[in-house]
Amino acid sequence: LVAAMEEVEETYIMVKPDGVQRGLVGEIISRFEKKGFKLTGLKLFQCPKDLAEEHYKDHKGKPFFPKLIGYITSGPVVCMAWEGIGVVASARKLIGATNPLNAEPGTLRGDLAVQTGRNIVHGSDSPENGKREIGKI
Ligand code: RTP
Ligand code: MG
Repeated sequence: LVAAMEEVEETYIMVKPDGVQRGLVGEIISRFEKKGFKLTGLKLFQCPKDLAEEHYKDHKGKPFFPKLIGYITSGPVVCMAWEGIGVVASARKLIGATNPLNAEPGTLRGDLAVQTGRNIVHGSDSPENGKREIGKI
């Protein structure tokens, strides 16, 4: 278990449209840089509806799914690949809880967001999904 946590991994981080519109890209990148992770890819991207649906396919059928797809496709996103030891779980910690009102101060969502439906940034939830999500972009 300890060995697994010390493996070099890659994760997909995406600044969502509200994060881009609010000018938070630099701050979000800066948190990951300061932590010590390595930026290995970056692209400004208008996500088409079919790719947004594929990205969030685990949530298909849930009541918030149509709103989520509308949100993610509402403007450009910043797609990034980040590399480092334990980066998948660590990035999720730096991002904070899904509902920003439950996210701890010091996390991106805890400091910079209020609504679940406007929670500024995505991070992969497993190394497998990290690889899969990076591969689509
Ligand atoms: P993400 O995938 O975007 O990094 O967020 P997450 O893992 O923290 O949360 P997840 O459960 O995967 O949900 C994906 C995104 O869907 C929106 N959502 N809305 N009840 C709701 O209205 C609701 N629940 C989830 C959020 O934008 C969430 O980040
Ligand atoms: Mg998720």
